[in-house]
Amino acid sequence: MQSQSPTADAPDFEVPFDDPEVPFDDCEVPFDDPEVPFDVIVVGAGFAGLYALHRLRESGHRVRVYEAGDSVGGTWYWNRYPGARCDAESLAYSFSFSPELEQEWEWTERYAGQPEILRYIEHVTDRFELRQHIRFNRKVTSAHWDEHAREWRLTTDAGDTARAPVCIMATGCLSVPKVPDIPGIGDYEGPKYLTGRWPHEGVDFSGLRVGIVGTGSSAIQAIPVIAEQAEHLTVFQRTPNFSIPAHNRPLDPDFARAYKEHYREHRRLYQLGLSSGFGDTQIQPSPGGPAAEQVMALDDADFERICDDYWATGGARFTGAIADTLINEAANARVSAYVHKKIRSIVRDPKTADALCPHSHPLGTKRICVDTNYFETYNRANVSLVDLQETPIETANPTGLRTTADSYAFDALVLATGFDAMTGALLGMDIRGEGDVALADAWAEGPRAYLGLMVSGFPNLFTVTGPGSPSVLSNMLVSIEQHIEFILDVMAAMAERDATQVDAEAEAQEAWVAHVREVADATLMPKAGSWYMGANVPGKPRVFMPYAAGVGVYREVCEDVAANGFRGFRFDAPTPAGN
Ligand code: NA7
Repeated sequence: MQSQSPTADAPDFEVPFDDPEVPFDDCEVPFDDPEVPFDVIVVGAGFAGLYALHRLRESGHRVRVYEAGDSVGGTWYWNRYPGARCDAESLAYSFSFSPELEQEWEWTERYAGQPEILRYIEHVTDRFELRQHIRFNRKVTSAHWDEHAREWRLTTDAGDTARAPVCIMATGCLSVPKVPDIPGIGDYEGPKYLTGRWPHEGVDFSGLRVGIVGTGSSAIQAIPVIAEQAEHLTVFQRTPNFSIPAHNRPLDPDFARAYKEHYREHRRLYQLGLSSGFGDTQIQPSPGGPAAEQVMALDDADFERICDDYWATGGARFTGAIADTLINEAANARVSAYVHKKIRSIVRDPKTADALCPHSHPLGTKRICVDTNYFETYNRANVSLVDLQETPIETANPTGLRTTADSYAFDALVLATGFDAMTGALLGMDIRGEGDVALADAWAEGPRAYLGLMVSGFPNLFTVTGPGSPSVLSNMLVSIEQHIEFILDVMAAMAERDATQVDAEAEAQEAWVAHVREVADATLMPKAGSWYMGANVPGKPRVFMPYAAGVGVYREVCEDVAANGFRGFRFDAPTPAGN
């Protein structure tokens, strides 16, 4: 077991780290010596931070990773709530950089659960010997750009300081859980569990009266599992969500073997955006034909047949069943009505079924949920739904929650109330760029970044899957790999140019921000009060954050930028002495 003490694995002797006779791995730098810079500091040891670390080490960089948790995994480390599962298929939601890794790892289910994904991440960490470069239990509190030294200086809540010319923020898009602003929530005296910070030892709800607030993805996964244990489960729903059955099942070993024989082709299709990154592993060819059809071209029978095929296949790809679902209100209304019909066919109590049908946003404009027995769970005698649109929560109290209509007492309360998405982790640190400008000020009107990768005025600071990149609209693994590889290319371009500084040009950034907005505005996406828009956090600027044109288009843009001398990036040579 790796020690987490800041000094326990410091070497007994120091090796000059540019001694060509000494293999790189032996060149341990005393990591708590603020006088010794790293080449790169990476913040976060989830999928993004680990891949950055692996690639940077491969290319000979000295890297330090800081991680707030006591092990690797990021989102999959924290989100251990019952039923936590990825909504992209396991064969698609995994690294593609190592053919050996992808061949040797055996996924057991169509959609992997959190424990299996975490085992995979731990395996990758050990297989590629990444752990010794990570300092755990360290939350980065500040990152300041030193203009004269041209390096980032970071501090952690454990008192570490470190510096490096380059800093990569691999801090995740859904890593800052949101405690709901329910009056009196602190007065509740029973145990309270936040889905995004679930206890490692698990929670036994057997025989308990449980309340759960929220009906987003996390709740939709947790509710059926908690309902099986609890004496009674009361669900407090403010906004119903669209959810599609996962039809999760054990992965057929023969199918997995056949799929793995063509792994490279499958990966390439995801990267080019030619097949859904959420996984089309179970369907060849896709239902409805390779190119989905526009809704108005379909008569009722064809429309039903296509939707039935996608519903029976399951998963987030349902949004793509009809080509214009996300751009045409009439198409969306027709697909939404299909889902409403499905909900009503599953949920026996008509009033509950009505309350579960989403009407306040077009389908797909909030993250579509993928479930196992979610709607079926409301047929259980021990589950009840409180529709907060009819009877809002007034207050929490020592025993539970009080709505405008009733009081509810619980033995345990689960808060599945979401995240300060995409910008929360970045703005949670005191990040200061050129002229000591705070990122919080630069983003006061909403996030602005070039390609979702760099923020003008914050040289040598990279964000992974940041605002303005496909990010949460894509399979994160596909986007993470592309981003890290692009960042390495930018760093290689710096080296070629003898530059010590790279920054996004302000004009290029503004043009990209405008383009991201234009693409979003051509869809129905901004019509929902979603966390994509920052709408779930009071006071957060309403800006549609991810890039909605898809990973294929985005990759082409990045390749074109690189082919044109990294258009939009400004490389600076060292300032002459005395300046
Ligand atoms: P989400 O999707 O943001 O869901 C949060 C839920 O909590 C949602 O139903 C909210 O209702 C509800 N909520 C939040 N605050 C309150 C208060 N104060 N009162 C009542 N209900 C509240 O987060 P998840 O963790 O489920 O999923 C996030 C992503 O993780 C998911 O999309 C996947 O990508 C993985 P609202 O809709 O705001 O009315």
